[in-house]
Amino acid sequence: MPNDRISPPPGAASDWTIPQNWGAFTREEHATWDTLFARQVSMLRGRATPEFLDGLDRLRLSESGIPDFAELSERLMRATGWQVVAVPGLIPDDVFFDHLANRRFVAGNFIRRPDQLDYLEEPDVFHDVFGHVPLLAHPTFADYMQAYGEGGQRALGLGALERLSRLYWYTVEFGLVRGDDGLKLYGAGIVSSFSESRFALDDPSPNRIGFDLARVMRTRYRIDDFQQSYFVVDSFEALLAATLETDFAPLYDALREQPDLAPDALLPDETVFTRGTQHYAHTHPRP
Ligand code: HBI
Ligand code: FE
Repeated sequence: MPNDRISPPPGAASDWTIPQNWGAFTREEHATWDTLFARQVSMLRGRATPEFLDGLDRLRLSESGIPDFAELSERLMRATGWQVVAVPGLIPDDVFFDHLANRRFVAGNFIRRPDQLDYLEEPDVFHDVFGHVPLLAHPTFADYMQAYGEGGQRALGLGALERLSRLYWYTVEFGLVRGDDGLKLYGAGIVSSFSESRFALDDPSPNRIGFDLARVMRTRYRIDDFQQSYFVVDSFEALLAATLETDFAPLYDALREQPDLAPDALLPDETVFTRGTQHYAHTHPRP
């Protein structure tokens, strides 16, 4: 994360927000949103958790073009008291956590180029809004995100940012949830990705493991390719309860005594939904 940049760029406020300047998006940029949206929605029916698909409908994200954050925030505010604010790109961790703790979700103010539909270096408006915002209309998930922001602020003070980042990674970005008829997707990094929304659910390569808070916080992750393990929560209620009932400071201390786990590790006594072949990782080694 860009901790070396301590002050916001020119034109940004002290909390790193910028005007969305919705009127400045070109027709081509709106068309890119529509292309990405159509491709994901048809992929996600039956794959994403119903709460995610409900959020898309309730927030009317299927309307054509890049959403206007003012209108989107109005609908989201009525649902759960959250807002969406624009930022130029990645922002410092402490600023990011402060926004979440105050129920403001930060979203990139740019969209990927038409020749880069599957390529992302920094989160753009499609990842941030399509991927993250639908579940913010769900009261329990909305509370989880606020709790995460508050936990992030405390983790910074305890020198435990990396541990907490793993929780975010394996839930908010790449989480799976048990549905009535099998596993479902909810992580924003999965549901906003055409290829990973198939891979995470259908491919025999990755492990799919029952969520355990301490276990997840010991597990390293890959930022450059599909995950080697996905963690499955029973429900958003169980996920929120696990974070609210855990006293993180002593847990961070206890975890310092234990070795980190590789992204493909499996432990003897954990719930394993799918033991992955890891064929994908083995044929796509790290650069
Ligand atoms: N900035 N824009 C943006 N989006 C993020 O998801 C983000 C960030 N800055 C820091 C950050 N995430 C991390 O602190 C978390 O992913 C842990
Ligand atoms: Fe994200």
